[in-house]
Formats: sequence, C-alpha cells, structure tokens
Amino acid sequence: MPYDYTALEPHVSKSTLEFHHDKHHAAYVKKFNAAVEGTDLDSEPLEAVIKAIAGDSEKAGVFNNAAQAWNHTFYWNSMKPSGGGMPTGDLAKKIEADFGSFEKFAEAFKAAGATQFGSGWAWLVLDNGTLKVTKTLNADNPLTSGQVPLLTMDVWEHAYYLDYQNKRPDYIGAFLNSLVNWDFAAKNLAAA
Ligand code: MN3
Repeated sequence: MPYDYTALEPHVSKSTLEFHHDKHHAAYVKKFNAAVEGTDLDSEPLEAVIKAIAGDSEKAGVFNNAAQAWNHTFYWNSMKPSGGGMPTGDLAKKIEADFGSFEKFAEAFKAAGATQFGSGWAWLVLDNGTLKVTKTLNADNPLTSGQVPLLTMDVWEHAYYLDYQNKRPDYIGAFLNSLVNWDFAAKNLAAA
C-alpha cells in the first residue's frame, strides 16, 4: 500500500486495512505466485497474464487470483489520505463532457457500487475514448474487455464490513467524499 495502515482513518480503519492488505490481498498474491511458478506465465507482466487467460475455464482459479492481486493494488492507489472532493484539470473537463456533470458521475458511481449484487468492484474506465462507470463481479476487471481502468472501489464485504457493517452506501459515500485519489485517475487518463 502507498500509505500507512492508519492513514485512511476514520473512514477506513487500521483493522480493515490490516485484514484487507495482509490477509486478503496477500493470499491472492501468494496463490497466484504458487500457481504460475515454473510456467510460461511466470515471467509475464500481471496485466498480460490477466488478458491472456480471461475466459479460459481451465485457468479460472489462476485468473481469479491474478485479477484480485492486480485489482487490490489498483484499489490502494485509488485512495489517499485526505482524498475525495472534486477532480481538476483535463479529468474534470472530461467527466463533465461525458457524464453531463460531476454530480451525474457521482450518482452513477454510487449506484454501480450499491447495486453490485454480492462481491465485486465499481470502476471509472475509458472505453473507446469515452468515460464510463462500470461494475464487475468477483475478480473480473475492465482490462479483459479492452477498457482502460482509471479508478476502482472494492465493494466486497471485506472492504467495509468491520467499519460499516451492512451499510455499504455509507462506505461508498466516504470513498467519494474523503478517500478517492483523483490524481491517480488523472494520471491514468493522461497515460491512456
Ligand atoms: Mn478486497
């Protein structure tokens, strides 16, 4: 993680980050490394592995751990201490152009997170030059459909249950108001 375990308090607790990073994320990384050790996939970049094995039913287990390893690193970077608020510069202009307003983007992002049934992720992506909000189930991510991820929010229960219990919308509100790292999203847009 690019910050300390207490850095996102009070919105995401030290306890949540300890379990989420040291148990959940670490387990995905460990299982992925064990699965590819000694195979052709071992020397490939993680993003290339994810794209190469997506949809291969014989490699579903490897895919899940690869994608979850990548998704979590992307998620840690999608937040920062004293984050939240409004984007600026080119990203702000593009959000206004493609969603109509920042408020409409926020509505769509909140809805994607709140309506992802079960475990998954909400995303801001660039899809053929247009910004879109999407959601994915379990380990799936936008890399496999040719979209460029700019930002993600984990909505698996382990991301918020210790702090918010069943109140997923409260976690989503805190993510947008106090945690989201717009600099990271702007950097991803500029590199796309
Ligand atoms: Mn998670």
